[in-house]
Amino acid sequence: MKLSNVLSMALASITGAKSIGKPNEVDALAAESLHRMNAYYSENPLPSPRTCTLDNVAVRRDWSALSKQERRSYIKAVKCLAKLPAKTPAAIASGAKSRYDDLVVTHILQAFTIHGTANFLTWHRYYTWAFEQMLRNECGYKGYQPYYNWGHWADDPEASPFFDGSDTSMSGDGAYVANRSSVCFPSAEMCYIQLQPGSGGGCVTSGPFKDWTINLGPLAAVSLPPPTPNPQPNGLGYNPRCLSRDISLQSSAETSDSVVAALIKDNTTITSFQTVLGGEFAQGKMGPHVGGHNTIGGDAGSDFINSPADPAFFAHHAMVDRVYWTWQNLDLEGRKEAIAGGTSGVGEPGEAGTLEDVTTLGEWVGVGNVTIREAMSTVGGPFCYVYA
Ligand SMILES: [Cu+2]
Repeated sequence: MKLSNVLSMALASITGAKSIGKPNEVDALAAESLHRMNAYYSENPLPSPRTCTLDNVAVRRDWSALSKQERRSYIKAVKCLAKLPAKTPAAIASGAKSRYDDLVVTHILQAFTIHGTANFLTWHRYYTWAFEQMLRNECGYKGYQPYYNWGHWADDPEASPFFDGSDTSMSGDGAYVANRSSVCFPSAEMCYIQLQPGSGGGCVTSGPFKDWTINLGPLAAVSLPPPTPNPQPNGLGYNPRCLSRDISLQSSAETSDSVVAALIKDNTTITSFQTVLGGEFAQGKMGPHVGGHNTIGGDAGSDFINSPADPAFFAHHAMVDRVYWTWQNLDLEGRKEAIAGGTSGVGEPGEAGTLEDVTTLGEWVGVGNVTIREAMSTVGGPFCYVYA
């Protein structure tokens, strides 16, 4: 698709389409960033000019802007991945039962070196892309990865076509479980935020994923009631159970339009941008990334290690990527290869991350390795997409 068409679609989405709700500053920043990207690449070579040009670039769209037919085909492809056999050997993860689980295993195995690290944004960009590739190449999906546009629904996620529980949604809230206390976030030892119970807590009962099975984990769920422990301490054993959710307005408030617009506008270095996006827990701020996870809540949604087990993960992370993409494009010259942070997300930060560091999704997902440098641009390395 020509970039000029992409631009007009993006502009239409912020000025017209009533399915997306009222105009939103984050959408306006995304549209402005696309203008600047277009201007930049009219004067500079694209990173991968032989494979990705502004004429063949894919467009990732807001779930709310998809037709019901497009939503159905995405849902069908996600369910297809959960029916295909796993490639991960049982000796590595006996709980990996499907192709979908191959992705979950990779996230579990790398969890402590991909969060709070220099590679957080690019690793999750690559991971979400790999999922999109699997949908397209293994399950016949013809579209691209949609995103869940946080800010439009921050005061009522269940009003969104993404979480409304209809047969063209990603399923809604879990069944309501009464009499729950708040839980400490991020952990009992570091009780910086009291996370109040949301409006669910139990198994998802409506929509396409009401019979979805989570096979792996839990590992770091901060949800009540507590999920059944995994038979193996590493969380890779077989532990089939329902998809639970606990939609939380306390958490979705951290993804509001004003919070995310301020994140994009007020943070001019990659250090402050990724710190604010990732949350400043000791100051009582979950930040939009974790706020989005805890909006979903439940067994997987609240578990930073096992979170991809909830299929809402990828549209949430596409929004994380869209915000990162927006921030980069607003000043491509200064930000196209901006990197900061360490290589370990626990305790000491470890060595500083570099553009030459290798991003891998392990042996079984089935995509090659890329350097962080290659994953820095959505029109470079293996990628060829923009956001409308
Ligand atoms: Cu993650």
